[in-house]
Amino acid sequence: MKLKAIEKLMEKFKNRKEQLYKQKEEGRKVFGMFCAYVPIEIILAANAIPVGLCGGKNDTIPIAEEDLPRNLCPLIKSSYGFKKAKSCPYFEASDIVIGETTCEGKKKMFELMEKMVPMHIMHLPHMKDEDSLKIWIKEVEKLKELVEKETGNKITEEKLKEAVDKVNKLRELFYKLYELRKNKPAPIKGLDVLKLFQFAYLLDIDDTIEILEDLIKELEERVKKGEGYDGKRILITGCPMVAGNNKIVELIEEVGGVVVGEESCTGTRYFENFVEGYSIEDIAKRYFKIPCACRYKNDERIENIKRLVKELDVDGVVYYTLQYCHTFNIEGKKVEDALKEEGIPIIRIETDYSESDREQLKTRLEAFIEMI
Ligand code: BJ8
Repeated sequence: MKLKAIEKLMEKFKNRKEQLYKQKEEGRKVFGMFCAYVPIEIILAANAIPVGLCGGKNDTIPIAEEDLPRNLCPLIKSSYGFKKAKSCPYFEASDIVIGETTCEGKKKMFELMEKMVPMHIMHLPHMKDEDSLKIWIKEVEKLKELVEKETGNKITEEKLKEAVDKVNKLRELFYKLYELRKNKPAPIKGLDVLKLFQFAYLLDIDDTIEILEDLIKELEERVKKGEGYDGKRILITGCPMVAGNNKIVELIEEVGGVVVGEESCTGTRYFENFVEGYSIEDIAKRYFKIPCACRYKNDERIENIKRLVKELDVDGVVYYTLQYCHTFNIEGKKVEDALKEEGIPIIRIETDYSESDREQLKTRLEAFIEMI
């Protein structure tokens, strides 16, 4: 049961490197990004290209461990290794990389990375109060200045409006996709949706919009015909799964589960909440709401997980933490307690990018899925 839109996604991904370098040749600047907090509207409004960076593979970890501690999140090590080995086309195409003060590991890694590539670090305040929001608005203003300087293009009101509308359109399509996933059987596999989120960070936004539009039409057909995937309905929550890192979703779907939602930056944290207005402040406010575990008192995330469990009619939650990611790991206790209180089954998985624990994880996930 292949989806044509997913085949198109894979095709676009295959050609992305070539397309990106062509866009660069045409004079467009490329801004690499590490995080869902980077307001891509600002970059698009200057006719520049926002692109996610590699960091989902084990291969680049040994070279990173020459400089970084072994007991560090694999996402951080993998991305650093990609830059050091010059093996990520998106890194190599980037004129400048935008980092942010999210978790300790990334922040300190950026201090080493800035020797290899020009970087701009956005200060993301960890508190969620009004004073912190003011700081964040300033940071987004500073980004606008930087992008204008780097590209030589003025971000006019009109250009900003165009970019806001475009990214909101993308969000609207992801909301529609989530609506369709409420159906039983689930019209799409979690692994396909994961690839869609992973590649959405890498592809040209117009291509992602086109793929999503096609996909939604196809899924509407499937829903009409009652086609799809039965199985225990799973919500994944936790660390993002950067392209190349599909292990947990593959395992869940191998042992009889079907992933119907992701509370993740390769999931709802990528698209939830529209930018409501066309000012820098409106843009900053939307991004400030992203409930990443690096923020202090992040209770909105717990509420979101509970809401998604209900909306998507979830049978069980898989809490996914990358090894040594303290923020998501510690917040996992709060999430676990809150879900247990409501009688929602949850399993916590901590893993890295290696294959060594695949069998062990499979056994645990199989037992969880049988139990729920
Ligand atoms: S907004 S989740 S993309 S920071 S997994 S590197 S937190 S130690 S990736 Fe993230 Fe932005 Fe938050 Fe989303 Fe650190 Fe944890 Fe590693 Fe992480």
